[in-house]
Amino acid sequence: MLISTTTSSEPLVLTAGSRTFGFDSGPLLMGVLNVTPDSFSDGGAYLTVEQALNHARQMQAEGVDIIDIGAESSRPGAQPVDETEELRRLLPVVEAVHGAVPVPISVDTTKAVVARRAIQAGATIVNDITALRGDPLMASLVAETGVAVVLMHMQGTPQTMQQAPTYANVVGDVSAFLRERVQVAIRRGIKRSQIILDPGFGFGKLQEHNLQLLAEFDTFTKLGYPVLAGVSRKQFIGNLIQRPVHERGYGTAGAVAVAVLKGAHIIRVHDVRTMRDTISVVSAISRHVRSHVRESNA
Ligand code: HH2
Repeated sequence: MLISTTTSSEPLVLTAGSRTFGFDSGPLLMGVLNVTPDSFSDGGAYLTVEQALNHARQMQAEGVDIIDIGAESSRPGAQPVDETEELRRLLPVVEAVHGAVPVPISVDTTKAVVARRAIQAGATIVNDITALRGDPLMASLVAETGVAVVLMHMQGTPQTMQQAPTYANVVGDVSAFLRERVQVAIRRGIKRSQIILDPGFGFGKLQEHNLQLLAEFDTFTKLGYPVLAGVSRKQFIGNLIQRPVHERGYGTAGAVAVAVLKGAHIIRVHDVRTMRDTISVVSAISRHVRSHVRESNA
């Protein structure tokens, strides 16, 4: 069945610093703001604070729920950025966005020092693509500050991940990894309500792996934590439609629709306006189906 009809008794709640998010009225929309010269999709577009701030304002006007700011590309083969350079790119933008745009900020970083400075500047979510494996100080930072954390699956590192990704069973393997990372996070003092999971589309995944993860996305949404889907403009969508990065909007909408039907809680995208509409329509249909199922089971 395409539409996930699982109904958990307790509605999911996410805590991020002093903020609490619920998902009753549909998934949250996370807009991407990369202040990098080399991101695969928006690299070089928002290099000045003014450009970045204008884009954040535009996303706010288009209905974004969270702005995810990143200063180090994680595209396949990307070169790592040192802490000084990452902070130089990131901090003025986090400060400016926090001061001018009343939307929660997520920081896409693997370094605890960078995350700490971003939290001091107003970020309330740490999007750690290493799922707390990259920096030994990240878990304690998240526990101590109470911010939310994204635990994402990645096989290998951005430099190596697309060389020969292999899985016994991609959905089972990713699911086992995420459950293990949740246990680590909890042992390190992070509360369940702070955790977001992410199967990591494109991070050490072949075409068939990405399609399988999306087809069985409800496996992840049944784990009991909010789940993020980051499919926006990615190569696996480009492969299906033979289009370059900036012409993958409709293709992305197709993948986003499936993720929403399968119960995704946070959708990470570059095109906020189009995806807001996509999510509104699909999540209204999904909620309608769920309430119909509940009525007929009553
Ligand atoms: N994808 C990218 C970056 N960060 N974080 C999470 N949690 N999930 C994702 O799927 C994800 C992510 C890659 O997209 P983008 O930020 O546009 O590109 P780049 O890494 O080249 O900056």
